[in-house]
Amino acid sequence: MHAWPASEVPALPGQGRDLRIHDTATGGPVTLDPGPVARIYVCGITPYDATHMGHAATYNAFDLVQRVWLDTKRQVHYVQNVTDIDDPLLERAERDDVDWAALAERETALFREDMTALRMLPPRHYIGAVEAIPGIVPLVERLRDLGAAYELDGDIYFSVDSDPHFGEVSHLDAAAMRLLSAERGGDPDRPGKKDPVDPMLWMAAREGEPSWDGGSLGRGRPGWHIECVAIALDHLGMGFDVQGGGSDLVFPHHEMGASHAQVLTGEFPMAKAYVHAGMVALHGEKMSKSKGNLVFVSALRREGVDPAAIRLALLAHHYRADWEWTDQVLQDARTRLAHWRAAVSRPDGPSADALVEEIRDALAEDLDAPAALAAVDRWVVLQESKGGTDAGAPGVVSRAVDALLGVAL
Ligand code: 5CA
Ligand code: ZN
Repeated sequence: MHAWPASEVPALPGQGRDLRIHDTATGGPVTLDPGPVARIYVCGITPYDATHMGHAATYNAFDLVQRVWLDTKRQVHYVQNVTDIDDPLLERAERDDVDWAALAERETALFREDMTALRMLPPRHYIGAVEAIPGIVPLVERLRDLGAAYELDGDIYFSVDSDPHFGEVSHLDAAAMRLLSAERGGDPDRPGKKDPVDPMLWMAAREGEPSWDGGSLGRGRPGWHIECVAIALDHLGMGFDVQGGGSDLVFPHHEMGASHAQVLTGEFPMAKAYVHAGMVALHGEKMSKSKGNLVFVSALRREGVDPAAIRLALLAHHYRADWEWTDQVLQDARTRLAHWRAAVSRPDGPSADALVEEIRDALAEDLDAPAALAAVDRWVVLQESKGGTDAGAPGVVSRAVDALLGVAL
């Protein structure tokens, strides 16, 4: 699948810091030390509806990870998937009486436009579940050959007991796992499973549903977790730097994915850091396609809202916080954007050298975007109140805000 065009990332004087980031698996900060090419996998959308502010906030967090790495003069190998076949997509297509593939294509196209408008850096590999099927089938076959998978009425399940490290991403107890499994696409109550939370690797073809050739598995379609594992292993290999997504993916998705990969390769762990963004709510509840309490990026753009203001609204919240989208959040971001734009269009100002370092420090310390915004605010206020004589400073600020925060002033 093609991704979306990259906006330019201006080079800044000096050098950025190594990223210290909160790792869900260890429960604490880790300082990542990627090689010359940092490797990151971020879970992509299930394209049955438009990009909402929750999605945008999560992709914003991982865009910052990339920008910090680029500022350390590393290259970034970024991979993202599109879950373009799964139950929610088929359910929505049926509800709206549209073709599931056309729905997926339309919403993926809109996602690309939203990501472009928000200046999110594109993945190097943007891979759909459907196009990944030829790579998924041999992995499921291998898990079966290893004794880590079993069949139930034609469907193939992964046995969580086969991974000695199972549970080391989420650290949840069995009851919590069972509850979340039921909420998030699992089937803990299906009779005949070895463990209630065992996830499906391959679903045998169902009447009236799309299916693909699965070799010795028979016709069917892939499970959700093995999809991301196949794509990550194919394009990044084991031991990549960051596995990312929203906190609703900690369990079962990232726990199961880690287990699949560890059993398949005999290596541990799949990712050096499991990084999770907080949930964005609307009217007190997590914004979600299934609940329908959504603010869409594309709807705001249609209303004429500047994407730079949307991005500043996201950046005003720490990526790990759960927060609420309100009109005021957007209004504050628009006000801030107007101040910043006015400031960088003035012919001079106070020196911005220290500001660049402050933004770098803030982001390197667990992506503290609100602290970075506060540092820019201070420079703007100083310029407004006292002026300055450094003719290069407004340009430095503009380039730093673009390169490190993805906001074009
Ligand atoms: N296709 C799978 C991942 S492989 C999936 O979860 N798709 S999704 O469309 O439901 O979500 C895409 C990304 O947005 C995921 O990382 C998810 O954790 C994140 N996300 C979904 N809702 C919210 C929300 N309300 N706030 C923050 N992030 C969210
Ligand atoms: Zn995923």
